[in-house]
Amino acid sequence: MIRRYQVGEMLMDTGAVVGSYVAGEGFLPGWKLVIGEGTEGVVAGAEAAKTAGSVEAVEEHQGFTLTYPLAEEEKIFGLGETIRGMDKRGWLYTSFNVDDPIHLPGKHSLYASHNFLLFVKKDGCFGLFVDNPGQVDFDLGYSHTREAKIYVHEGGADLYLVEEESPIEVVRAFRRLIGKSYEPPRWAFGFGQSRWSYFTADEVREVAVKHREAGIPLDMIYLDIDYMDSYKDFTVDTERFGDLKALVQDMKEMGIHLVPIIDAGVKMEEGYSVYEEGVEKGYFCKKEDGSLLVAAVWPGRVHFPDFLKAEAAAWFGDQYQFLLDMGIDGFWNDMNEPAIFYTEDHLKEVFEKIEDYKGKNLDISAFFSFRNLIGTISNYRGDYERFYHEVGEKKLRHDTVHNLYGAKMTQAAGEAFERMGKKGEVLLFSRSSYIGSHRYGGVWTGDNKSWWSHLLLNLQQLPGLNMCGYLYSGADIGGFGDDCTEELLLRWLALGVFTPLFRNHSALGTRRQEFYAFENEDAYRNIVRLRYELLPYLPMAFDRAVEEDSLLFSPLGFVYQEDERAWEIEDEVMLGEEILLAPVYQPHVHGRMVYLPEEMLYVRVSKGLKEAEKTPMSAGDHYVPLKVGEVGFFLRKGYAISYTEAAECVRDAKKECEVLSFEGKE
Ligand code: MIG
Repeated sequence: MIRRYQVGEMLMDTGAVVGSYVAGEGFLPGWKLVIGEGTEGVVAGAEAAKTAGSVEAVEEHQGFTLTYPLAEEEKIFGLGETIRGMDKRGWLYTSFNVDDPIHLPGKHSLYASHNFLLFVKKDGCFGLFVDNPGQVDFDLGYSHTREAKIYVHEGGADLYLVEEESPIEVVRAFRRLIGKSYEPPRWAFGFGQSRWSYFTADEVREVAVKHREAGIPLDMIYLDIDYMDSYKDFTVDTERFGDLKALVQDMKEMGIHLVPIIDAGVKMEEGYSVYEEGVEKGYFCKKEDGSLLVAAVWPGRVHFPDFLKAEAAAWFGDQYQFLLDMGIDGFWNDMNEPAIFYTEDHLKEVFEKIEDYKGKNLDISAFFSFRNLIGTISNYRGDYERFYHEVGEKKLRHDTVHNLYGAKMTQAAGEAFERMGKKGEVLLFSRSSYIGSHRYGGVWTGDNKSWWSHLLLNLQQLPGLNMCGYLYSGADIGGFGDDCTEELLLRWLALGVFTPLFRNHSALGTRRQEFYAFENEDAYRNIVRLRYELLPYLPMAFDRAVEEDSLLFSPLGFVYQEDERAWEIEDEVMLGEEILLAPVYQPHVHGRMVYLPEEMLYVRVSKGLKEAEKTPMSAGDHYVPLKVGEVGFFLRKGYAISYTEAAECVRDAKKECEVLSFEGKE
């Protein structure tokens, strides 16, 4: 059962919700509402109901808080793409999308805002979705260990209470509310190799040939920003890429899809048609005085398309045609928080301030503000407060609807593909997102690092993302920033082999991360081939999660509800109904401790599934051996999965399957 409670009036329809609900009576049971930032006007229960329903309750630039007492043992899941563990309790999370490549545990925000929480305690559970496109803070037992406090900074919000018998039923009801998750074409379940950047057509061909020669399957090669002419969206640098159409064709013949990046900002340049048309038709974001916002990203000065304005979104979506015409059928949308290196306006302010400091005696506070000055020019809050979106008749200040920008870019592309009759044929995923965009594309989790802790983070982010509808998701395997080691890459691949988006990506200036940058080619081949052996299973489990609005990856407690230990496990995850995953995420070890809630079959793969070592293991704690380069997983008792022979690409996958099953000891 889903009930909606309104607090004030939404600034705009975010598009997150498509399913049905009933109007809640009174106010959110058990929650206390406080209008305004301070403590004035505390209202609860019936009183809150009066306030909650009225439009006047939340005036412009006024926020409200919701508080809820937490039981001692209560756990909180959800929140989609965030840092820290699966149980979100004990930290302050801020929904305000940001391009921050340093995902340390001390951070509060990442690229996405997925405002769905799932509270679980001994005598019940419920879900809560806070639909508000601006900043929302979730203080989940951080300020006060026994209290959850949600602070909606501005505008009204629709609150959806999801009440069902079990956590998984809450998830399913919520997912029905937000609509079916995006399903990519089949080949997107293959392996993808990426790098910022492959700078020339020859480099791309080299990646393809090296994989084929080594017998390592490959379905995708990603093109980062350097395929473009001067970082202009929907252009190609023909000097370095020649005839892109021909390259796409050659790659297709090898069973490989090229997947170019698309950035949110459109370069300001005379003669560049996307820029000129956008200006002429009024499709870019404007400031209060009607002039266009001038920001800077890769190409230097850019304008931001107003993805929240219907005509502008449709127009931007149509631009993808340029690449589709070349045979391209996959995209990744980037920098759509939107990331801002600087704006003209703020740059001016900063230069003026620098002048102020000249010749002054810089005391402690002046010194620090001087030193930080340049650092603050990027993703500056004040910049998000000086441009607007045209939504129907309304002009909405960007910061109040900030979290929708990336989602609407994804939606613009997804809807364009639908108009073109290509639904289901185009791979699409985005860096920034807000619930709702899960119907149009997947997500990757942005600029992680080649750190062991980020391998664990990858695992821990999966269930939350799934709860919020993002099934086609994954991290940059091996880590994006910093230098990777062979050991880390192989361990990370042994988790990535099970995630729908299976992509090795790394940043400019870091150590190369393709398999041929390292020594153990056999291990790499073993892991990637296992992915292709599992092709009869993985996409099937994915489709089932889409159809049933269920989780592809779930915390153990969701499956073994009565098992208290299972609820505490933060470094294992259930995959589909059949499998338990417990990847190694530490260096220099030859295995790890694994908790099994029931008897399972340990499958240890070092050279194909057929030859895998299969060992039944009883419920309980085990030290489970797993060497670097091997992949291990646990098959549940009474379950079976199908597998096949590995092919070099998804297109060539064999139809004949074999079955791996485990009946248990009795
Ligand atoms: O500021 O296009 O997350 O995957 O390689 C960096 C270059 C911009 C960020 C993306 C990353 C991509 C990179 N981009």
